[in-house]
Amino acid sequence: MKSTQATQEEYFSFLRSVSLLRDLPEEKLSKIVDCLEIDYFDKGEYIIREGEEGNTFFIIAKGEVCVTQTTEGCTEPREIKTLGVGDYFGEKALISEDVRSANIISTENDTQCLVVDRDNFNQMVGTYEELQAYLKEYVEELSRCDVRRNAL
Ligand code: WNU
Repeated sequence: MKSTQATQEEYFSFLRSVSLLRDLPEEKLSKIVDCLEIDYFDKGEYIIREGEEGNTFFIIAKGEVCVTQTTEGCTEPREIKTLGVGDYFGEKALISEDVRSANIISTENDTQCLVVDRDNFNQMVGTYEELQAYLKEYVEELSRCDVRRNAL
C-alpha cells in the first residue's frame, strides 16, 4: 500500500484494535500495513462468492457485510450473519485450502475492506502459533456450523 505516513499510522492503530491482531508484535503489524490493499464495495456487491477459489483475507474498515450460504433444500442462499467494522472474513479458504464456503455481500455503499493476500496472511499467522491455533479451531467450528445448518 502506498500512502502517507498519517494514513499508515491510522491503519496501524485500526489493526491494533482488531481483536485477532491485538497481540501481534509491532514489526509484524507494520509489515501488514505495508502490504495492505484497500477495496471498496457498493451495496449488493459480492466480495466473496461461494464455490470460487480465493487467496485473500479481509478486514472490514468501514460499512457492513452479510454472510449467506447455500443450504440443502433451499433454493436461495440463506443469510447466516452480518459482520461490521473490525470483523474479518475469508480466512477459511486460506486455512482449509478449500474454495470459498459462503457468500460475502456488501450491505452498504462504500464498504471498505483491508485485503491481505495469501502470502502475507501466512506470514502474519504462520509464524504466530497462538493465532494459528485460534483460527484453526474457529474454522473447524465454522465447518461444524455448516453441517448443523444443513441438518436442520
Ligand atoms: C459460517 N460458515 C462458513 C462466517 C468470519 C470470520 C470468523 C466467522 Cl473467524 P471463506 C467465506 C467466509 C468464510 C468465513 C465466513 O465466510 N463465515 C463463514 C461462516 O458459518 N463461513 N463456512 N460465518 S463469518 C466469520 C468466523 O470467513 O471464509 O474463505 O469465505 O470460506
